[in-house]
This record gives sequence, structure tokens and C-alpha cells, in this order.
Amino acid sequence: MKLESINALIESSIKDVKLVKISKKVLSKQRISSEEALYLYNNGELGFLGVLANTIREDRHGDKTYFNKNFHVEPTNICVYDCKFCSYSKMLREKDDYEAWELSEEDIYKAVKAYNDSDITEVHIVGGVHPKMGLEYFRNLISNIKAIRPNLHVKAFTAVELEYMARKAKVSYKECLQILKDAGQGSLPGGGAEIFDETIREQICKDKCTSSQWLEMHEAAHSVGMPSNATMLYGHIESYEHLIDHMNRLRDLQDRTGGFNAFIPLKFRNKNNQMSDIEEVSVIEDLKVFAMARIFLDNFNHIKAYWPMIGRKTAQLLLSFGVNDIDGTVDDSTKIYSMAGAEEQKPVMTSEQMIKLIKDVNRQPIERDSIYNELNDYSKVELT
Ligand code: V47
Ligand code: SF4
Repeated sequence: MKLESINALIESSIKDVKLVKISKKVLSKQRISSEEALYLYNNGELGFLGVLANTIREDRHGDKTYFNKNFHVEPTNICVYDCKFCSYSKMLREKDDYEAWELSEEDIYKAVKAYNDSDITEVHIVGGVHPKMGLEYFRNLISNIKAIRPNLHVKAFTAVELEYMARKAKVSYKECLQILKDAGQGSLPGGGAEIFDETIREQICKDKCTSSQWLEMHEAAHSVGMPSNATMLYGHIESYEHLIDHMNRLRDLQDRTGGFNAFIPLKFRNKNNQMSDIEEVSVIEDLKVFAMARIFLDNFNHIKAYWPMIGRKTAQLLLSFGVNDIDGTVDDSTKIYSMAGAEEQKPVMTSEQMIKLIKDVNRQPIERDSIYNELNDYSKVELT
């Protein structure tokens, strides 16, 4: 639909003058303030937010929907921290009925070699913060992985893991990241951001890196030429104000560095963790959060829905609410979310399934690499 028609439709159907004013700003690509975002959150109906978010999405990307071919390595679930939402870490909560694991280096190399004959382009390495796995261990690990498969993009370590590594090794964030980059690391995933507001962070993950440290780490990564993603854990004890504050801090940093590739809202799942008494939010709320992200984060090119967590059906819906990326084919190699009660207990999707999922909602499946170069356009491929 043409922009003028959308504007006319909004003017004729929305009676709230303030909402119409904000929507005009959004549609003419002007940045909205935190106050305006809060007003939208509180007063904009889902369909209205969807139209705004989808208009921006289609203006930037048309129907293009990105995915990549990746697998995950989780070296350990042993962690020195005790985030209340975490269903995965083992150490402080000995009574849990699942076991701690610690992959040996050989296990990890074997996992990488297992993909030798596949066209996978990325390995995503994250895990618990193990007191004995430090910078030197990971530098060596990455350079050995690159020796096995030089073209594999290594997206590794949340800012939480990196902050611990740098502190233990007594090096600055920049030095730490440069060492990892020289070993072959290509980018950083977006984990560990949770909610930046300090009062919320205090209640859900008070012992790990602070919000400022998270932001400083990503700024340092961008300064040494490593792009990164940013996440936001929503749907627990936070309010809309906290979500907007979180995105605002990211928008400010992105203005300075331009180093973020994608923003990934992560829905809080309540199984097997210390916040299990909190009910999960509805799909309606999911759609709102993603739409608001697309509307507010005018300097983030990609809004990603992580399908193993949010589920395939909601991921499809989200493609009309601002999302233009649904992560990777992901092999059955991640446990973080299945333990937390994610939709996907066995997160495996073949390329064919991924392509079908995207085509079924009339979007254009594009395989990308880790830094969003387009590798294959599957829109013309006939599936059997
Ligand atoms: O920071 C932990 C989240 C994150 C739960 O950058 C939970 O491409 C919901 O950041 N319910 C780590 N979420 C994973 C991550 C990620 C995932 C996929 C792609 C990328 C990327 C990054 O997982 C943690 C935390 O926010 N998490 N427990 C839970 N119960
Ligand atoms: Fe450790 Fe990460 Fe779990 Fe927090 S979310 S306890 S840092 S593994």
C-alpha cells in the first residue's frame, strides 16, 4: 500500500490526535522520542502498531527475510553467576535434576568437523561463565576452529562472558577483543543485555556485568571492527518504560558506532528457573514488543526473531510486525531455551523447512552470511 494511502487510512480511522501525529512522524522517517514511544505502547492498538512496523520493514527490506545456516556450540553450562531467569546454568543450584556439562576441546573440534561436508557458514559459541575457561583458553579454541574451517564465521561470547574474561586476564575490553579477533572471531552475539534499567537488573541478574559494562564492551567491539547484536529480555517484571529505556540506550550507542547488526527481543520463558512463578506474556504482547522495536530503533537495520525461542508460528506472524530476520537453520545444538520451556524442544530446521516457513507467509527467503551479505535468493526455488 502506498504511503499516502496508509496516512489517509490512519487519519480516517484513528481518533486520537496524538497517535496520528506520532504515526505521521514514523511514516516520514522521523525519530520518535521515548515519551512518544511510551504513548504508542500504551495507546496504540496492535493492528496500528503492526501497520507502522510493517511499513518501515517493507520500506527497508521489501519482502526479504533473512536467515543463515549455523550451528551452536555451548562449551559448558557451569556458571559463576546466578541469573534468576536462567534455566540452564549449573553450579549454585545443586538440587537441579539436570547435570552440569563441560565439553572438552576435542568434543568441540569434533562438533565443528561434523559439519565439514555441509554448507553451514557460522558457529555461534556461548555458554556459562566457567571460572576455569579464560581468555587464553578461548583464544586457542577459536584459532583451532578456524584452522579446521577457515571460512566459518565465529560469532562468540556474550558481553558477560567477555567482561569476565577481560577482568581475569587483566586486560582492557579492547585488548581482550583484539586478541579474540586476531584469533579469528568475527562478531559478538547479543546476549547478556537483559534489561538495562539498574533496578530491574538488580532483581534478575545482579551479580553479572552491569548495563554500562555491557554497552562499553559492545562499543569496544565496534571500535576494533567486530560487529555485534543486541538482545532484550522481555515479559517478566519489567514495564514498558524499561523496554523503551533499554532500546534508547542501544539507539544512542548505535548512533555513535553503527556497529550493531540486529536487535533481538527475547521472550522470557518460565520453566525450570527461579522466576517460574511469573506467567509468560501472550503472543499479542510479543507482536507489540517486536513492532515497537522496529518503530523505535530507526538506526537498526535488522530486527530478528529467534525462532527456537519464540516458535515457528509466532516467527511467521512477526514477519508482518517489523521482523526481517529469523536467525539460522540452527542444528539441535542449543540447550539454553529448551530448558527454559521454549516452543522448540528440538530446534532443528533444514534449509527447505526454513524456506517454506518464509514462503508460506509470502515473504522472500534470502540466505545471508553473518554480516548480512546476501548469499542465496530462494524465492524462485520450487519446493517439493
Ligand atoms: O542473555 C536466558 C536469554 C540470552 C532465558 O546474537 C532467556 O544472534 C528467555 O543472546 N527465557 C542468550 N530468554 C542468548 C542470546 C542469543 C540467542 C540467539 C541469537 C543471538 C544472536 C543471541 O538468552 C541471555 C538471556 O537473555 N535467556 N534464559 C529464559 N528463561
Ligand atoms: Fe550464567 Fe548466562 Fe545463565 Fe546468567 S544467563 S546464570 S550469566 S549462563
